[in-house]
Amino acid sequence: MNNLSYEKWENIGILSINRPDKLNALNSETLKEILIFLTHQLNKENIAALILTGAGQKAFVAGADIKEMSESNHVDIGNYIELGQKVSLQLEQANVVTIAAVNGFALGGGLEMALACDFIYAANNAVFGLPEVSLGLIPGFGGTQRLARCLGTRLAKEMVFTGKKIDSDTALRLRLVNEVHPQSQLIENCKKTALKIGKNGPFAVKEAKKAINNGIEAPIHNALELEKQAFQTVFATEDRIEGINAFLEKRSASFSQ
Ligand code: CO8
Repeated sequence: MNNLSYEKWENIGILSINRPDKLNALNSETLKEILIFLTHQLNKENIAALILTGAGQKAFVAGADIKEMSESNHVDIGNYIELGQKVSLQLEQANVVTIAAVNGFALGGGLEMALACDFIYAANNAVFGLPEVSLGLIPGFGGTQRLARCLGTRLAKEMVFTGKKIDSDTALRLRLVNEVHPQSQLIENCKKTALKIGKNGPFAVKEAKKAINNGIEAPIHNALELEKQAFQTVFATEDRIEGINAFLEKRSASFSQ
């Protein structure tokens, strides 16, 4: 992996996009490496959560690689968008919880990748925006869809049509991010939350993620049916027996991994 670095801490994975001299901009090589990691390595890691962040102090990801785009033809750009969309779908549907630790600029494709994670923790120096229209482009890694689902269409349209950048406090107020921390404490706080998630029934967390992801787009009756099926599935597990017994016996649960 030329453009990524990965480390495992306890039962948590930390994947960093590692092109700090280019503010971690996403060229095709980087996107391919992320896709390979998510498709072939992630499930072998036996982790409860994956923290996604950017190397250096300045950027999470400053977007698609504009220089590479400038050299692309119609076919290249189609392949590139497909790659970016596959990465964001893999993140969204990952079998583990994904937390974007936004430690600086999250612009264009960078914000779009963060939006595909389950939630976002930001550093106080973080800057968010979808500035694609200022380049005569539009968001292409799911930004028009996920930002609208996250903020509602009015706020998303304003951000996309103006291309304006917002700071971490504004992002918190708009509920684009869950929490804001000093940059030096960002990863620590992501780890704390990830550890907390890791102490819960792993299968239950996965099923809860699927129920939210799949149900949110469905009519309420279908969504409730999905929830019922997921509930029955988790009810049939050893983890459920252990979790409930642990509560009744006033001890911590010891779940399967
Ligand atoms: N692509 C390529 N290189 C970049 C990018 C980028 N997105 N962002 C920064 N860099 C490079 C700079 O060129 C510079 O390199 P060098 O030192 O070789 O000149 C280095 O990173 C440092 O950047 P700056 O000197 O510009 O740093 P500043 O602190 O002055 O500015 C900014 C920081 C404000 C973040 C500025 O770099 C900037 O505006 N970057 C571009 C942000 C942007 O517009 N992102 C959106 C890109 S489009 C996109 O993401 C679309 C995705 C989906 C569609 C896909 C369709 C193909």
